[in-house]
Amino acid sequence: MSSTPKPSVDPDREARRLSRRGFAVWGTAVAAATAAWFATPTRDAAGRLSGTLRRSLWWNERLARAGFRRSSRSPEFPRSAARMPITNGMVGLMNPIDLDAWRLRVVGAGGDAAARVFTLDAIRALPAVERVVELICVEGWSVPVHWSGVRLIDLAARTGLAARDGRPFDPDDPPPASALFDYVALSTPDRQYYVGLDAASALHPQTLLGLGMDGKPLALVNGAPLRAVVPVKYGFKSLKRLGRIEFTDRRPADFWCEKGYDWYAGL
Ligand SMILES: Nc1nc2c(c(=O)[nH]1)N[C@H]1C(S)=C(S)[C@@H](COP(=O)(O)O)O[C@H]1N2
Ligand SMILES: [Mo]
Repeated sequence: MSSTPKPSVDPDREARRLSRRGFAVWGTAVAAATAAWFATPTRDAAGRLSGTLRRSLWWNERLARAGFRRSSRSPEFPRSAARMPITNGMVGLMNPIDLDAWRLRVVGAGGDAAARVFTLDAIRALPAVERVVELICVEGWSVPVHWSGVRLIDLAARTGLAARDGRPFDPDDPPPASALFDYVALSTPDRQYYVGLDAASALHPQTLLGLGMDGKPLALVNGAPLRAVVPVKYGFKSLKRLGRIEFTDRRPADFWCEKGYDWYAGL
């Protein structure tokens, strides 16, 4: 004859105790999440997006930045897969440009007073790279493009302009993020088009200063003489007709972000 073992605790009392504890834990978590939500900055695209959407974008960016690694790569394609993209976006390309007088101005440690100026030949003197990566436009098309150019990190490292102390560093073994400026601002010579990048994306090994497309020098409509190529971001960050680069700790303004797009725009 077996007797039912006596429970060591009274199940009803235990259930009540657990649900009280559950309520305390979940209640605290919900309150903390709510507080975090309403404390979330909504600085970007002020007035254009709802507070809810801006808060979601802020949290998306936090998660994406936490997961972003130098070693994460945008997919690369064989040369045979490359095509010419749809020419898209002419903001900042409407003023006449004298290609012989063109210079790239780079501002970093020391500010504007210590800005460095580069000719196209000085850019071409950096190690040449070619890549076939996708240009992905938020308007709903994407195409693998064959780019030639130089890595932005090679310019940033050799000049030291990306480092807070202004010291040059090894592009293949960069110092920790805390030694570098947080952001990079890019703009056209007339400053009509401008984009902001987080430093990790700007100094990512796939991010280029593009000199050519499809094996030929860039056409004016594609950003001659020099453009940004940022494969880890949507196409609107790949600024054409680069005139100025600034390494900064202030989050830069971004043309499309002011019209309501996500500032981070990571892929
Ligand atoms: N100066 C400038 N750069 C720009 C734009 C622009 O309007 N002005 N448009 C962007 C957008 S939205 C895309 S998708 C790509 C398109 O590059 P492509 O015209 O070479 O195909 O350029 C980006 N760079
Ligand atoms: Mo785009």
